[in-house]
Amino acid sequence: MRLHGYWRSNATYRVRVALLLKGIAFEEIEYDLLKGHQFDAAFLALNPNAAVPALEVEGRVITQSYAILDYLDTLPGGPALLPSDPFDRAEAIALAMGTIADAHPLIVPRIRKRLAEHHGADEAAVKGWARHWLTEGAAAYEARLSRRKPDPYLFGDTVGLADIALASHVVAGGPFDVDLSPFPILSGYVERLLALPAFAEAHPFRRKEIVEAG
Ligand SMILES: N[C@@H](CCC(=O)N[C@@H](CS)C(=O)NCC(=O)O)C(=O)O
Repeated sequence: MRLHGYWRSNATYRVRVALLLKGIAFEEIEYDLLKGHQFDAAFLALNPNAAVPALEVEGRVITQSYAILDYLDTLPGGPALLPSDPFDRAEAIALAMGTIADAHPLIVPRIRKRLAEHHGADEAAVKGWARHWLTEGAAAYEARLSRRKPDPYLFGDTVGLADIALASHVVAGGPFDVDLSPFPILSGYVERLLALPAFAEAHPFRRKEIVEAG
């Protein structure tokens, strides 16, 4: 499989974790989103939405991190990313959407660029905007986690979509100086997740090291 992504990309991080958890071999192709490489004709042929990740599998292309994880979950091997119980499954998807559908879309490069170029936001204002939405999302996760205590993970003995999404939410907050001290359950849990091999190996900083090493 070929993962078209960007080392900093939060949505690509989610897919990288899932591929590693599932033990699937993949190569990764980098697009510098801050330089506009998502608008290159060759990439638009893969994803007309001009966003990473895009996963190429046997000549076909899947976009959207949630759709990609859903696809990967149909393949044999590795832990199930979604619980089998219908209510748990719905809850896991809802938890994941807190970041995938709600918070993360508000802070992606195209939004930050639009704020800066068309709404007079300077660098501090753009950073504050991203910090605001990620903090709101973190507060909601803290409340949800106080009701559903990970044992040892959110939906049982193995990590899955909800854990990946939570970790990606916290990782996204790094560059925007999100203060996690009001959210001890979330930060403690994600610290534990980030120490797991797939999460650590997929981490944007680790990916950056690999890209820079060539
Ligand atoms: N909902 C999509 C998000 C895709 C997305 O917006 N990706 C960002 C990087 S994390 C991107 O490529 N942005 C390009 C841009 O904003 O110009 C997913 O979960 O895959």
